[in-house]
Amino acid sequence: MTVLEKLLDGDLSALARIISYIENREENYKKLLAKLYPKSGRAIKIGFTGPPGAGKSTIVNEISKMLAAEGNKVGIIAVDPSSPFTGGALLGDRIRMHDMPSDGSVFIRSMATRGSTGGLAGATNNVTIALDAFGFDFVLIETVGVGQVELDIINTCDAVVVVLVPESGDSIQALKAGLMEIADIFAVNKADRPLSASIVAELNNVLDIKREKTGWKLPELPTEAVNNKNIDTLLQELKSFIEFSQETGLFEKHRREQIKKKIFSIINFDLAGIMESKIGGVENLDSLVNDIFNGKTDPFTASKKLLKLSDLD
Ligand SMILES: Nc1nc2c(ncn2[C@@H]2O[C@H](COP(=O)(O)OP(=O)(O)O)[C@@H](O)[C@H]2O)c(=O)[nH]1
Ligand SMILES: [Mg+2]
Repeated sequence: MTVLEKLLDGDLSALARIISYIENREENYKKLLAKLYPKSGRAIKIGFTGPPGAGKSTIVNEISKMLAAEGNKVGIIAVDPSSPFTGGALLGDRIRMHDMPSDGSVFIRSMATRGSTGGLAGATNNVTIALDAFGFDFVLIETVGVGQVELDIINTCDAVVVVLVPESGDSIQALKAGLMEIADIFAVNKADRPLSASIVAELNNVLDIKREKTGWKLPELPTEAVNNKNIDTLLQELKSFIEFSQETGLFEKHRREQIKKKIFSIINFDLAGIMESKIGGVENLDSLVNDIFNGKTDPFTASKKLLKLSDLD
C-alpha cells in the first residue's frame, strides 16, 4: 500500500506524514494534492479567529468534543504565526487539549510558520484538503486574527466565528481589522468579566447593517469557554448558519469563489517561485532594488524585464 492509499484507508500516521509533505511543499506535492482533491469536498470547514488569548483554543476544544460526542470525526488545524518566536502558545494548546477523546475521532495539527508567512494561507488550505479527503466530517481552523495572512486562511472556511473578549477594548477595533466582514457569528468570550454585556450590545447595534444585507441573523453570543457555558448554543448557531447558507445558495457560491481564489493563489505562489529562480535569487533582486533606489530604473520597467527573463510576459 502506498502512503496515499493508507491515508484513504483511514491510517492516521499516513495522514500525518502526508500533511508534513504538503506543508513543506516537497517534490510533487501538487500531484499528491491533485489525487486527494477529488476525495475532498464533504467536510464542513469552520474558522475561529480573533485576538490572541481571546479563548479560541478553549472554544475549539469544547466544540470538537461536542461534535465527536455526536459521532463526528473532527480535524483541527491550529495556525499560530507567533509560535516560532514564543513556542508557548502551541504547547499551551496541547496541554489544554489533553482531555480530547483518544479514539481518533479528534485529530489536531499545528501549523508553524517558521518565521515566515510566505504561502501560509495556501499551505493551510492544502492541509485542509488532506483532512477533508481523509474523511473528517468537520475541519476546525483556529487562527489569530491579526493580519491579512490570517484573514486569507479564513477564506478556506464555510463559516467563521470571530472570538472577542470584553477587555479587548472596543469591538470597533476588531471591526476595523476587517473581522466584521468575515464573521458569521460573534462569540464575546469571557462573559464572566465586566463589560461583557455592553460589548454584546455595542456589537448588536453595529451589525444591523450587515444583517439587512445578507438576511442572516448574525448572532453575537456571550460565551464562557473555560466553564463550557453557552458553547452548546454557539454550536447550534453554527449549524443554523450552515443550514441557512446551504438553503440560500450562499454555501455553493462561497465554495465557487474559493475555487477561483485557489487557482489564482496556486499561480501566484508558483510564479513567485519561478521568478525567484529565474533571476538567480535574492542577490539579483537586491541589485535591482539598488538600481531603482539610485534612480537608474523604476519598478515598472524592472518588473517587465523580469517577466521577459522568465518567458512569462
Ligand atoms: N475568565 C475566562 N478565561 C477564559 C475563558 N475562556 C478561556 N479563558 C482563558 O483564557 C486564556 C486564553 O485562552 P486560549 O483558548 O488559549 O485563547 P486563544 O489564544 O484565543 O486560543 C486561557 O488561560 C483560558 O483558560 C472564559 O470564558 N473566561
Ligand atoms: Mg490558541
